[in-house]
Amino acid sequence: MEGECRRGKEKKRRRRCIIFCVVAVLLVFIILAVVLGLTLRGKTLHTSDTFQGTFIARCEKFSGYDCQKIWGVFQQAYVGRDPCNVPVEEYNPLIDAAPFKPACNRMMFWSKTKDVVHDFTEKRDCFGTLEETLLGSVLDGLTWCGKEGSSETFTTGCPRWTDCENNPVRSFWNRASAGFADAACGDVTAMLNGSIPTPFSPASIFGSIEVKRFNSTRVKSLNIVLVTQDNDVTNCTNPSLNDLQKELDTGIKYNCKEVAISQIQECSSHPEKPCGACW
Ligand code: DVN
Repeated sequence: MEGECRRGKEKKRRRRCIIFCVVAVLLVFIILAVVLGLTLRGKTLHTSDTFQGTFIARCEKFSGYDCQKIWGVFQQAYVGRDPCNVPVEEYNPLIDAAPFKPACNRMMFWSKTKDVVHDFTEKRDCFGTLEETLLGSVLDGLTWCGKEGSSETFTTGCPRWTDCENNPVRSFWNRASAGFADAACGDVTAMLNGSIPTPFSPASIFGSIEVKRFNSTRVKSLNIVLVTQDNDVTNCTNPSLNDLQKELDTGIKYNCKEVAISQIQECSSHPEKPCGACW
């Protein structure tokens, strides 16, 4: 009798233990599933909104702007459109929403010198490029496009720069460059590449859009900084620079100076040096 009773108790204890283990394992699975779900949801949300998140985060670095409004105006330029049919004019409302502020004597243009220019303007407060303005900075280095019949912003599968003229990215930079050049005033600076046969190309954005919009009622001079490296191929007598001078509005004074890239980099790494000592 006693033995049966003990066996009965043993069975009950074992059953209780099995039930407890099953419940414990289920609980662990439920907790894991919840944590995983929250993490993935966060990631999925973040991934699909990375572009907008980047745009807004960069915009919010500039005080006094309604970044959500600017985002909305930006999207209207390309969303729902054939990505090869986004003319520059589609971005007019965006330029109006965040107009370029003239920074007389401090505006830097460039062509085929993106890295050295931005290394300099990021480390020194002497000049500002388009990419340091609100509109230039929110989209610098990004790719985007829309599609007919869709309200989405795509960041992959978009036309490349040369695939078609009126793609969303190229039209933006063309329109923004025009707006930035329209705001140019005082002594304007441009960094060109002395390591290529034609530092000034009429087909570049600088040549085809910006130089043409420098207005002598606002721009006093254009100072070319020809960035050179050892035994370089060109200097300030390069014929393409004569073409540049011909493009300039009458009345704008032209200067050109060859400056070694090492000197610019030296200046970039010594913010205590006065701006004027850089070249
Ligand atoms: O003054 C600057 C600045 O204000 C800018 O808005 O326009 C001027 C620079 O444009 P640019 O004169 O045409 O000079 P680049 O160096 O030939 O081209 C500038 C940028 O346009 C390139 O750096 C490319 O951008 P990315 O990819 O480096 O972010 C882009 N670009 C130009 N031609 C391109 C191209 N990207 C791809 N394929 C091409 N053929």
